[in-house]
Amino acid sequence: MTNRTIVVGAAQLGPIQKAEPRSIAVERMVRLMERAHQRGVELVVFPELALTTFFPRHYHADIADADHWFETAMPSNETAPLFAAARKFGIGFHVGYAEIAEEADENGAVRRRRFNTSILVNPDGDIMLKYRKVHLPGHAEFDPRRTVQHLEKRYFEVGNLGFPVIRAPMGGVPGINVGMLICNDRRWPEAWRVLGLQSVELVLLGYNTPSLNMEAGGFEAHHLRVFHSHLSIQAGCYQNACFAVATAKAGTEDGCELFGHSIIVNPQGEIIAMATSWDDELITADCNLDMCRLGRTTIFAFAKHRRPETYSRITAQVGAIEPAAWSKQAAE
Ligand code: CDT
Repeated sequence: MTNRTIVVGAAQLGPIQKAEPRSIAVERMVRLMERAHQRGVELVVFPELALTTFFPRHYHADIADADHWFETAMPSNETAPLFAAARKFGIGFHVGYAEIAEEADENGAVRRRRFNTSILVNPDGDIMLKYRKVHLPGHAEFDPRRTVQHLEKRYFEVGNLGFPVIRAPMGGVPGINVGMLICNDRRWPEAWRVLGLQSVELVLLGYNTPSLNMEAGGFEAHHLRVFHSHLSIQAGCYQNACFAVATAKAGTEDGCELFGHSIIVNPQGEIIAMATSWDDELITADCNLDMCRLGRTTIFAFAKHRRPETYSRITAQVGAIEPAAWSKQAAE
């Protein structure tokens, strides 16, 4: 192990049912932190929206009726045991949760705002980094064609913190460039590249991904759902020369399946640990951060090889447009 090696853990959670209080989830998480500590883990990564069932599948006509799924403070009485466990076991953690913030909007008006958020906490219990999910999948209104709703666009605003990266002391390593994504963000190469452009070395991300594609009329084989998740994370790591810890909330919640298959990936894009259950499960890996150097000094040496002057479409345009049709006359 070099002095730039950190032992990380993906603490996958099994299902949390609609009626289950946060205290049950937190107890399970503390048990996983204890196991992580016993296995020498220095940073443990919990899933997206880890404290409750994946509530965006439940429709509330009045959004305020969904407020009980959100945290107004972090830590709170209910989440304090996580911070206490971090201190007791000398372990950092990452957790995703639904956040309510009383915050000024773009017009300067202070109002109640809702975000799908994750934080990085050090073993002293300090919140070192906060991220709010940018790519919100699903829909904002009840969709009668769907058997299961996915109402992230109803309950959350688009994150307003960008894609921050911080150089954080963690474990025995004095400074690791850490960034975060949340679930659907992992499918967007733009998000990974914004992290890569800040020399990210370790990306932490949690997810809740239905094992069935619920879009009306769509069919996608189960194994492809997992393949696309892994493909996105492995490509993100390879193309940005970083590690990632990607942790699922898995299993059957209120009759709806979420797949597991949590993974830890190295800068070559290789899976170096993978969960095999759809339940509470800890997987761990030694991450030698010096492995990030090869990619970023050779094929992905951004300063040498990127051509941003040709990428303006990436930020100027949202949806795809059709190209001009080829014609013999125009080609001549
Ligand atoms: N939580 C989350 O972002 N899940 C999405 C499912 C998309 S299906 C509407 C994902 O990309 O995994």
